[in-house]
Amino acid sequence: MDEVARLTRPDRVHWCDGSDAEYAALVELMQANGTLLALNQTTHPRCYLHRSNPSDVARVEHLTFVCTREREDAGPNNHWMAPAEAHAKMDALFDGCMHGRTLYVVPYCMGPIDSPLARCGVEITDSPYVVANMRMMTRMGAAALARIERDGSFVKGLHSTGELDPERRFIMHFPEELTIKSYGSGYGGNALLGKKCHALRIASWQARTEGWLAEHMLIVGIENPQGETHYVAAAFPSACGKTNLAMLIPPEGYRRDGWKVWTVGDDICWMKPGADGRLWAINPEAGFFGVAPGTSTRTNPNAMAMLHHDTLFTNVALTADNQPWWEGIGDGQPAVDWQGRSYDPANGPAAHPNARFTVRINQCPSWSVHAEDPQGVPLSAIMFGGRRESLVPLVFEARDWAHGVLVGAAMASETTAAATGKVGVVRRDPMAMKPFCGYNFADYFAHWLSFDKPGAKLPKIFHVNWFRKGADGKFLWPGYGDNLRVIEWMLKRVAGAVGGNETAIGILPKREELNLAGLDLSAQAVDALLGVDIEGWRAELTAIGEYLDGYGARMPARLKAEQQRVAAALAGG
Ligand code: GTP
Ligand code: SPV
Ligand code: MN
Repeated sequence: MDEVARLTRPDRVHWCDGSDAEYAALVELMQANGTLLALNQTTHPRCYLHRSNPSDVARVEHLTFVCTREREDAGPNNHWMAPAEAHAKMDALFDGCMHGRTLYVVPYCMGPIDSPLARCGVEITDSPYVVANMRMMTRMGAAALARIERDGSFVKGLHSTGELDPERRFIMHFPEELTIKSYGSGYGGNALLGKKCHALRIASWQARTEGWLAEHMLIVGIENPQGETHYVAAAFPSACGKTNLAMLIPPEGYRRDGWKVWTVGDDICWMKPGADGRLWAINPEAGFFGVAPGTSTRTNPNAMAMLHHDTLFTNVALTADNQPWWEGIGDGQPAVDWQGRSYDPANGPAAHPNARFTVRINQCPSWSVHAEDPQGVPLSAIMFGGRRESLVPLVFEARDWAHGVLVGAAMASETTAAATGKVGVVRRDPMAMKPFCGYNFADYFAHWLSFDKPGAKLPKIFHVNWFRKGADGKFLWPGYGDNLRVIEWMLKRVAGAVGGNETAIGILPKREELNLAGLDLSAQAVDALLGVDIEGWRAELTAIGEYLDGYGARMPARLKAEQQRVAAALAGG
């Protein structure tokens, strides 16, 4: 700490205790300096808006580095810089950068304070906005500090918003030193260091050495009419539906029959084999940093219910009476856009496409009390999925764990506004971890394969695609709450209650096994959603083979054999 203060030279140092009074003081300070605006306190008590610098609205993957001693350990999936060079570069940026500012020391715990799966960190930052967000997103303050003193080890994070100059912006990770240095951005994934930097990039590295997994996954409990709850984890790339699936509301008929959905987490999942051989999962976070656009009472009523109080909004638009507004909200009119200008459609969308809300997880009506269980929840199924307008069917099941690892490794998805860069380009995003795996993907896939050992009772693995489009460019599948129909089929497979349809790419539902009652789907749409285009998949398997080969000899032979097995099955079919 003293070393950091000597380097950054803040005017003041504040140790965060995580109290209500501290939070209230931060909010007051930010209102006074104009970085937080009060929303309509009648309709949205204790809700505020933060407008970020227009050049600082998303993760910056091209400026994010994994700095291992050996370049190969970071892998071709990461930008790499030698640790000494990276430290020198960052320390030059940090030199005196907190002059005139307050340095906040933020002790935090990722996961329930008393969980053996939880891990702690300390983020040092000069941004009150970051502190306020960390308080909602993590267990921050005195209890975390006490655990850090007990554990002895913690992840060290140093952050400054700097000048918000994109030319002077870097997010650096030193997994061998359990250290993060982030400069020049105030945006979520770049600045809330407990989230992607710690809980995914550093934690994935730790998890590999300690025998667990740190994943970009939601965790949801599905309670059937018999009152049994099965937990499912799902990896979808950024802005591809995790938050929505984590808190979905069952369709009308399902609700009547007694189906319920319980939210454990919406973005990150840490999981480890238990004594019983099953995978047990915790949500390391304590809040949601969710995508606002597209959220409405139709698509996500649970989210809408929790966003009416004690919420921080970032880069949303405002109505004339100061309520938050975004595209797809389905109600009201924008008066002021996300940059604070009077709304003019000529300037583009009113809310930034990556506008976000920050809110504590227990404000969600579907929040599960088991999210606090120190041992976690046991997983029955894992889903991988992406945005694919063509080829990829609504759902298929991997024949076994190794095939499931291939299905995850082969994931591809259209890019979204969650990261800067072009939107809508299909890219490989293995297990939705392309931007987040803190080490070589070849080693990561080997680590995944290693969980398949005697005594293991691993979850079944599925692949889903809610984003298939018809010739008219519209989504074929209604999505959102109706995704429960697909999960119901998966859980029937887990229970051995349905046989499915064996194909070269995996097991698909027989049409009569999927409950489509009450949906307005043409026979053509169902054919597309549940069909396997053999020609298209042959080309896909060739592309997957080339992708795996890009990792050279480090790629596990087991995974390449699996790719060859599927390719051969397609050639035969
Ligand atoms: P990150 O927080 O970036 O990791 O994203 P996420 O995976 O949690 O994404 P989120 O659930 O916030 O969804 C992002 C966008 O996808 C929103 O605009 C949603 O409205 C849309 N979306 C979510 N689920 C579905 C679905 O089932 N079908 C369709 N068509 N769109 C969906
Ligand atoms: C994502 O981009 O996957 C997010 C938002 O969940 S951020 O925390 O900014 O990474
Ligand atoms: Mn995410």
